[in-house]
Amino acid sequence: MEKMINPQRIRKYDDTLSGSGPVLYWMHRDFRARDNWGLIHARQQALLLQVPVAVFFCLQPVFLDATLRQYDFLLKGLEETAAALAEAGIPLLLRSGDPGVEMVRIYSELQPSLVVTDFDPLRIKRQWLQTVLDQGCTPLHKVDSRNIVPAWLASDHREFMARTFRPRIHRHLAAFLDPFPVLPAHPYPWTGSVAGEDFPSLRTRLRVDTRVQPVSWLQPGEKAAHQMLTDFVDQRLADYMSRNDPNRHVCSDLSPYLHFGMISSQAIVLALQRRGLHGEEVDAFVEELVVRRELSDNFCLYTSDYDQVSGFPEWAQKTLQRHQGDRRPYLYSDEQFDQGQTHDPLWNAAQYQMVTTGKMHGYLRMYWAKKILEWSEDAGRAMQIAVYLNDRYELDGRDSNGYTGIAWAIGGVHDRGWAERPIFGTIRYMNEAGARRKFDVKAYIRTWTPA
Ligand code: FAD
Ligand code: FO1
Repeated sequence: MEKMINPQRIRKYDDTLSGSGPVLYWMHRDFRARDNWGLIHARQQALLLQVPVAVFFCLQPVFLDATLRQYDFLLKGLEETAAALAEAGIPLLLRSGDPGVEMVRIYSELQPSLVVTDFDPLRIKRQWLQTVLDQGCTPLHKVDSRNIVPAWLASDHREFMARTFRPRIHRHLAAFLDPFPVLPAHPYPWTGSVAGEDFPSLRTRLRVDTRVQPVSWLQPGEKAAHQMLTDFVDQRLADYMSRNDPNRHVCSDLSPYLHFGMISSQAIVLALQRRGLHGEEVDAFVEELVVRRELSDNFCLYTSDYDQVSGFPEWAQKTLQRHQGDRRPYLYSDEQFDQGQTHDPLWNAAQYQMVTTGKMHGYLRMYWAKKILEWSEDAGRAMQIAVYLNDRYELDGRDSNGYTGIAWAIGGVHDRGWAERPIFGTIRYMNEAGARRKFDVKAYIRTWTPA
C-alpha cells in the first residue's frame, strides 16, 4: 500500500467503521480527480475495507448569487473529472437539490462504510455538513484538500495579520509538501445502481440568472488548469514582480481553477520545486498562493460573520462608526454600481473588466472595493454590494479569498490603521493618484471602456 495520507489532514466524526457498504466521497469543493487528498483517502480506505468507492456531487440549483457563468465552468470541468474517475473504476453519482438533504438520502440508499468529504469554512457548507451529521451519516471523515497546511493545524484561532500567520505556515510547509500517491484503478468494482442525474439533466435543474454568460478566454477543467500553470511558469512568472500593473498580463490566471478546486495549490508548489525555480518573483507568488490564500480560510474558519461589518477588527468597526455620519461626495445605487455608471472612469473600467471577463485584476479589486465604501451610505451597505457584485460576476467569487479580500478593503481585516480621514477613518485609503503611481491608468481605462 502506498504511503497513507497524513492523518492531520483529516477531521473524523464518529470513527466506528461499521457497515459493509462502499466508501462514498462527497465532493463539493475540490472538483478534481488528480492530487485530491479527500479522494485519495476514500480510495485508500476502500482498499483496506475491500469495498467499492464512489464520488457524489449534488448540484444546488442556486448557489450564493452564482450565475450561468460559474455553473457552466463548474459543470464542464466536472464532466472531465467524471471521465478521469471512470477510468479508475470510480463512478460519479449526480443528484440535484439541497446537497445536505441529498447526501442524507443517498447515504440511506447506499449505507456506506465511510463518508469522506471536503473541508470548507463557508457558512453554507457548514449547514450542509451539519444536516448530514444531525442525521447520523457517519462515520464521516472531513479532509482539507484545499490548503497545503490543514486550516485547523495552521492555527487554532483567528490570525489578525499575515505577519503572525506566515511563520505558522512556513513551520509546517515542508511536512505537507509530501508527494501525492498515484493509486491503481480501484480493484473492487462498483455494483450499485442508484437512480441519479446525468450532466444534460443536471443543466435543466439550474435556476440561475442566464444573463451573465460563460466566458470564452479560458477553458474549465483539470487539463486546462495544468496548461494555465505551464503557460504561467513559462511565460509570466519571471515578470511577476510587475503583478500590480493591470496593463501587463503577468498574473497566473489560476484563481478560477483554484476556486473550483480543479488544480491543487500543493501540486502548483511541487511543480515549482521540481523545476528548481526560485527568486523573489517565486517567493512573491508562493506568498500569495499559500500565505495569503490560506489566511483567507483562517479568517472564514474562525470568523463566522466573515461577510459582515461585525467580522471586522474592533479598531476598524470603531473608526467606521465614528465616521458614519461623514458626508459622502457621491452615492450610487446598486444599479449604477452594477452598470459601471459612477463618475469615476477607472472604477467603471474595473467593473467592466469583471462583468465582461469574469476576472478583475487584483490591484483594481482593492481600489474597486474601497471606492464602494466611499460611495455608499455606510460600511454595511458597502459590504452587501461588494459581495453581491463579486459573487455575481467573478469566476473565482463565492470563495473565502473574496470575502476576506473585501473585508480587507472595507474593514481593515489583516491590515493596520493609517492616517485618519473622512469616511474611511483610519482604514487604508486608495485613490487614482496612487494608481497612477503604479501603472498607466489611461491605458487601463482605454482597454476596459466599451467603445
Ligand atoms: P495571482 O497573483 O496569480 O495569485 C495566484 C493565486 O494566489 C490566486 O489565484 C489566489 O488563489 C491567491 N491569491 C492571490 N492574491 C490573493 C489575495 N490577496 N488573497 C488571497 N489569495 C490570493 N480572490 C479569489 O480567489 N476570489 C475572489 O472572489 C477574490 N475577491 C477579491 C476581492 C477583493 C476586494 C480583493 C482585494 C481581493 C480579492 N481576491 C479574490 C484576491 C486576489 O485579488 C485574487 O485571488 C487574484 O487577483 C486572482 O488572480 P490570479 O490567480 O491571476 O492571481
Ligand atoms: N458545490 C456543490 O457541491 N454543488 C453546487 O451545485 C455548487 C455550485 C457552485 C456554483 C458556483 C460556485 O462558485 C461554487 C459552487 N459550489 C457548489 C461550491 C464551490 O465549489 C465551493 O465549494 C465554494 O464556493 C468555495 O468554497
